Amino acid sequence: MRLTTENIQESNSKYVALHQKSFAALSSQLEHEGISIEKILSKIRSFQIAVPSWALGAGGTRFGRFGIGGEPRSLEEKIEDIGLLAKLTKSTDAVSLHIPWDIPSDYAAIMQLAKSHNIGFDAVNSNTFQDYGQEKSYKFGSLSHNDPKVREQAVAHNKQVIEVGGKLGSKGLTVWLADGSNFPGQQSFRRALDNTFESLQKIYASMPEDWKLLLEYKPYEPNFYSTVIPDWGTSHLLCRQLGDRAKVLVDLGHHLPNTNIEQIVGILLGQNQLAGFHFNDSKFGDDDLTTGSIKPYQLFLIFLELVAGAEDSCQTWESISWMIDASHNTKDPLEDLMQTLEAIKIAYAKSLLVDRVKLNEHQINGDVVMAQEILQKAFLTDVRPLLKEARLQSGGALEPISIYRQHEIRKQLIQKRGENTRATGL
Ligand code: LRH
Ligand code: MN
Repeated sequence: MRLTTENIQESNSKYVALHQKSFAALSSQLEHEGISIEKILSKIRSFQIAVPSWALGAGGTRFGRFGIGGEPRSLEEKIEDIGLLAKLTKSTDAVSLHIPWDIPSDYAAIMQLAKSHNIGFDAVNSNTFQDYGQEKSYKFGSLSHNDPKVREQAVAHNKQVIEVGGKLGSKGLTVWLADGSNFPGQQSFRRALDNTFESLQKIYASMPEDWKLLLEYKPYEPNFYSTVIPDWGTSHLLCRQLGDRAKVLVDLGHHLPNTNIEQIVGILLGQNQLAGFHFNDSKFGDDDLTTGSIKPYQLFLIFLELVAGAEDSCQTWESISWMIDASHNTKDPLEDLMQTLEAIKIAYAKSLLVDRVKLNEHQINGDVVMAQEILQKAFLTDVRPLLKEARLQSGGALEPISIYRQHEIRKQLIQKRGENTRATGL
């Protein structure tokens, strides 16, 4: 699947004139408002988001799955696909692995290949929500299970995941538990939570000193009556008791309808308890749709909390893990991920345009209208010329999806890998 830097430059030459016009117009408008273009461009250039290893093939639902063809057949091919995304978008520099779906067969070779694509390894994900040949089933839970043998097995699995990640240079373990119940009376809420805490303590104690535990919450699915860690509060409660290297992972799709997620982010930042994100979007449940495709204003408000939290020294930008978690049921996974990376950076760039000094004044003075005007002005600014300029300066493509289609990359992948290949993952 060949796409050279020359191909990208040749493609950019078609769009550069139009880009320079719109970039010049936006730059003079923003400089007129006293905003430093260079500062924003450097922040946009350096902002990198990790791609999930389980989202490079077509996802599915219980009602079916429609393959896309040319899906990666191995971790090596997944890293090649992420390498292509990095080359085009200059917005991703890491992969987040899911174990056992992506256990490397040759660590040195995988590290070498990843390095050649400027790809590192972000947090590794454990999996105690499926049976994949282990001795004890996770049908009725894992870290919370009533049977100490099952809990032990689940703890051992997490220790193995830390080992895998350690060999690859990862510094974080993401734990998401499907543990819960489908019916009233099926589970003791307090016993399940106590078992989970006891198990997490063993996992936390086995983490290297420079690692963090990212504890992901989810209100429902696959259990539909209760989930042991259903919300940010329960995750926060456990993290507080585990230690300061345990923090809360916010998957945008893991909230009940109309939950104010930006407020949760603000609260966690204020407590230095935000581990990171699983970016996606949703209309109803954990739909894992393209980030920013349903609720772009919410994503902007979340980044406003993040920028404010960083500027107010609640947490450093580097202490937060920026990761995508999506499932592609009807889109080409690579095109979906290019749209996702763009949407995340658009929300970030818009949030950097907010005059937080003026906003603070209006908040203090109770000027509700002007406070909203400040946000709307930034949100309604088309920042895409800034993203394009940042990509251009980093040697990326002005129009990533256009060049991907122009070079028929998916067709090339199908020719090389086959029509019916299926990537490991959901
Ligand atoms: C659970 C989840 C979790 C992953 C899985 C792939 O819904 O968000 O982060 O382990 O998706
Ligand atoms: Mn997730």
